[in-house]
Amino acid sequence: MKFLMLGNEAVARGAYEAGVRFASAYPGTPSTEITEYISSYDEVFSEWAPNEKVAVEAALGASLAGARSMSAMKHVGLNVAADPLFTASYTGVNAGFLICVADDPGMHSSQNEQDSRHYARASKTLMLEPSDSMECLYFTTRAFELSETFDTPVLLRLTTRVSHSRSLADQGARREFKRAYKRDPQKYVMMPAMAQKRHKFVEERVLALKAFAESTDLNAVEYNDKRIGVITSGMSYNYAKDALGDKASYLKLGVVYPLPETLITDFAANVDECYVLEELDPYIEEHCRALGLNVKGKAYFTALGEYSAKLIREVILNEPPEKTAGIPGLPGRPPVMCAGCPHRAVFYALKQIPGLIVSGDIGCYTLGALQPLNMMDSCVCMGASVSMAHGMDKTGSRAVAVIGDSTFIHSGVTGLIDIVYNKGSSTVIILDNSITGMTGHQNNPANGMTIKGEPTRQVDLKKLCNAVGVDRVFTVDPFDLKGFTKLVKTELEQNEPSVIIARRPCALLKTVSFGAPYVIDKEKCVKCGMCLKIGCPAIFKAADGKSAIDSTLCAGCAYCTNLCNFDSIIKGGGQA
Ligand SMILES: Cc1ncc(C[n+]2csc(CCOP(=O)(O)OP(=O)(O)O)c2C)c(N)n1
Repeated sequence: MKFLMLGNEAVARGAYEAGVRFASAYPGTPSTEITEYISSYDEVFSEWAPNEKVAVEAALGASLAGARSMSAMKHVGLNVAADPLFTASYTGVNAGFLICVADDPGMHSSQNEQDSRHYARASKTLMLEPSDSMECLYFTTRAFELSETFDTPVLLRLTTRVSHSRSLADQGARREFKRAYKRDPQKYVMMPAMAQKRHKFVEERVLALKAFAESTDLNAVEYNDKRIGVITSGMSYNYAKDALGDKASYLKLGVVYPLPETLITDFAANVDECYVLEELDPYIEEHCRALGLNVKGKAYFTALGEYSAKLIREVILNEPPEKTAGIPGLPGRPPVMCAGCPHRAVFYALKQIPGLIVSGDIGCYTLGALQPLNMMDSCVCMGASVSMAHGMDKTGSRAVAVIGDSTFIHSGVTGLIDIVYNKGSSTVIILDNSITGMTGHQNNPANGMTIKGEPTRQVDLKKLCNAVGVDRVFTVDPFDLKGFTKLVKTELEQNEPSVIIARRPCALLKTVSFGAPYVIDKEKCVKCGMCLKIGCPAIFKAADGKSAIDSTLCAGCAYCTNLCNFDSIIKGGGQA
């Protein structure tokens, strides 16, 4: 039966139907919902791991033990999990093992735009790329069989638009699957003598996969008008079909590694002009060029951002470009910390310390880099705030690191160990809002709840920092502006490392309720604009030049009352 499903939901359904028994992941947009949907199936053990490397290793362990298993992550997550991926390619699998990786062309919610297809080629593992929810489900079920047939981890590459759009998908029944564990050190203990033999296997497997790619139904040729040919995959196929319809012929690649050389060469020979339509890198294009084919790719289509049917019509059909950017009449909505967000208070306090360098990290708190707070100097990748602050500290610049609770567990704690072990004296501020906020409220080891919302043993951040050798660990409420600022200043003066745990729950958690919204007493407001300096979306400058508070947005947190020297911000009478 057909259901309208999100791409990520369809991947989860496909995995469920394939009899998956183990799923481990770390959240990351646009991949997060895959594991969230999987967690709704009781037959599957699902978990949030502390990071992607752990998730992939856990899933590989389950595969070796005989359970079909999987992991899902965003593109940069695969950088973290690259170490196990490359050697899992050598060990191969026992039961089917799937790694879903979701790229983010256009960087809707990412710090870079990397193209994960290179990972398949570099690790020599099969990579499939669906273009809609139907294929998300079907390709996922196939991925497990192929993983077992070819003894390889399988990568399923998604992009934001495939993961996050809805289309029809055929649901079927679950088929249970179990293999016995078979001890095989020659295959699973990757030390040089064994790995050398497995490398030979990997090279042979690439040849077998190439032969498979030539004949599989996952790749499809569609001949229409042969004057224009399009080689494409994933969401770009939908854009091309929308733009060109039957004015073009298509080679739609469902297998993006290894690429089917004969299929590609034959297709190119059968059309007059051959375009390669692929977002991000010229991955397929370069392969075509290596085959000696004269295809049209990045010379016509950008390597930046997302494509669209409009773009394809403009380039291939010479349609005039549309003049308007975005949807006319819609106001811009720059990202902003929510009303009541505890992170705002941390950055406002840091702003009171002149000349301070803030080594930033990835999470909701990265918004502290934007106006009016403008209090972040760097942000590179998860965990980098701590290690980069150490590098700054050791070379003569005093910096604080700011890092969220989930990010600290993911990869910040290793940086802290670096600081302690190498006699650093950095101050690390952990913004503990009791949730993984940025990706939509996932539980994590520091909030003591599992993916299913069940209580579990909570990582005690203070004890963890003490255990790695930090003696000066403080847990404080960032809403105490004076106390918090004073503590940061004191810790900056110390010649030893310190950790300040700024603890206050995310304002969007169900458990958080502040009470009635605040209002401005217009009689008392002197238009000084101090309350506007924290960038709260509820506070704005009214037509009379005085401040005003939007009662529909105000969370009632009262942080702004810290800033008003004229007592003009007062509690309103309404209900929050
Ligand atoms: C390697 C990697 N994995 C996942 C992500 C996606 N991601 C960005 S920030 C973040 C965690 C944010 O949680 P936390 O540190 O608790 O901060 P909060 O957003 O709650 O303020 C995640 C999962 C990423 N950017 N990089």
